[in-house]
Amino acid sequence: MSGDAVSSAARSLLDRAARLYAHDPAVSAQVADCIRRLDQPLRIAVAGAIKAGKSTLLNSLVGQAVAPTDATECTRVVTWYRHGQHPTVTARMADGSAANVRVVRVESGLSFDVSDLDSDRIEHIDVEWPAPALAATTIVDTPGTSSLSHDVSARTLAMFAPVEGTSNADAVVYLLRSLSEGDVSFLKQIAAHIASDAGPLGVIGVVSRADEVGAGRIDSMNSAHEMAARFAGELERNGLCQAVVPVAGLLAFAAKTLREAEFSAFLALAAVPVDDLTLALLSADRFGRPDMPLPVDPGLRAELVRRFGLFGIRLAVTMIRLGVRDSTALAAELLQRSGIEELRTLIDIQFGQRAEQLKSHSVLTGLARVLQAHPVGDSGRLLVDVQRTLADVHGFAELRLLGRLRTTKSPLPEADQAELVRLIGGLGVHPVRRLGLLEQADRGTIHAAAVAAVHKWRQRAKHPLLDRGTAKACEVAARSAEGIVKQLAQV
Ligand SMILES: Nc1nc2c(ncn2[C@@H]2O[C@H](COP(=O)(O)OP(=O)(O)OP(=O)(O)O)[C@@H](O)[C@H]2O)c(=O)[nH]1
Ligand SMILES: [Mg+2]
Repeated sequence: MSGDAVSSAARSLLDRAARLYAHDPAVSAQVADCIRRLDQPLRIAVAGAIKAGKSTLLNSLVGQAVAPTDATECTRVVTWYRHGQHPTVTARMADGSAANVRVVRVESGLSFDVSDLDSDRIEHIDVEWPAPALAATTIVDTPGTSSLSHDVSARTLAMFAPVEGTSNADAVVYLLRSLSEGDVSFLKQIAAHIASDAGPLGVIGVVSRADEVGAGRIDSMNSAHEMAARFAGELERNGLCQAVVPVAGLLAFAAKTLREAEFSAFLALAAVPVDDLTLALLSADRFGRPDMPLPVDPGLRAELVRRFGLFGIRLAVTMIRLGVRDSTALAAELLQRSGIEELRTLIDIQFGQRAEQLKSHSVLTGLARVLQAHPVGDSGRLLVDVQRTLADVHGFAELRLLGRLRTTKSPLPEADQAELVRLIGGLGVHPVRRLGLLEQADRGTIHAAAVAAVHKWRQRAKHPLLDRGTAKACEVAARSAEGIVKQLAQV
């Protein structure tokens, strides 16, 4: 079933539920919530330890400084960023009331003034902003998972793993600066909720503030790539993340909003003798000192450090020395090297291409819970139909299996396990991704590989020594390969 067919099946089940509970305002409201969620953009949460660079990364994904950032603990309340015609910020209080929040402009962008509200009573903050990037995806900023205050990090966990109902997020981007025990334990808690059908269905890891990994040296991003590969090895093997990439969020944001005055400053710096500039860039303090003989005034130098970091400045100057001649080209080079484009592609492959299925799965599991909690007249029959849809849609079976593979150890050899994850769409749903072929593979090659995969996984599924769960997993993989064969026959 295609994504569209799945959401229309979900919609008709929800309509039946709406009719069934028309007499009960409280349950009707829950059903209406599910229906709305189907029409809303996919929800992606940004999570990680405090000061991992979450809000900065969110801003670079949105392309505007909407989320407040700071060098001290900053995000203390879960904050939703949705698309809206006019900027509005609302605090949703624990008692169900709402209050308008004043937006104030600060040096680093925006800040929300909640000083006249009791911040402990704020359940979450809703930001509506006219940013095009938010039209397809709602992004949720969360307090650090190892916040200095236990209550604050508990808010993040409650958001992913509510005591009742389904997770508020469909997918997670998890930021790591090192692979700490705290990170692993938080990722395990998310995985446990995925396995019980109540958690977000996808997790991408990001080695954040990647420019700092190699102490801001020009090869920092290479070091960050190596680090990401090491983390990926551990986290993907344990199934805790689907992929791990390095991103320098600060640089990505500055590149996206590069100003002409900054470009001129980089041009001027590129004309300074290499050794002199290298010395001046030894530290941020040194670079900003008024007595440094540099052709850029100290105020602008300090601004360059704040927006680009030392690594960003070194990189920009190097690119100009290598021949980049205008600000548009420089912005593109910096963006590409920041890693943000790679993350964006990954988000699209992992989450965007499955958005309808991810959302339908979230709302149908939610609806099943409502029906179980409130039995009336025909609700038993509807529950059977909801459960049948959840069981029959192959895309759901794939998603559940991906979740399960993240938490249980499989008896399959490692190479087979990796192939299975790929085949069921763990690295993207396009046939070439599923079959591990080159992007430009022709139809014949795809067909032959898909047919071979059907045979291989059917055989595996029949192996007499396999436990039931693994045999089922092999069958799901065979059906995924069959799906590709069918898809090829249709076009
Ligand atoms: N060099 C560098 N600094 C960064 C990067 N991302 C964020 N920072 C800096 O790190 C500090 C924290 O950034 P935030 O985006 O507020 O981090 P956060 O994870 O949202 O922090 P909390 O909400 O307080 O947990 C700020 O001073 C940022 O300027 C990056 O990619 N590179
Ligand atoms: Mg933050």
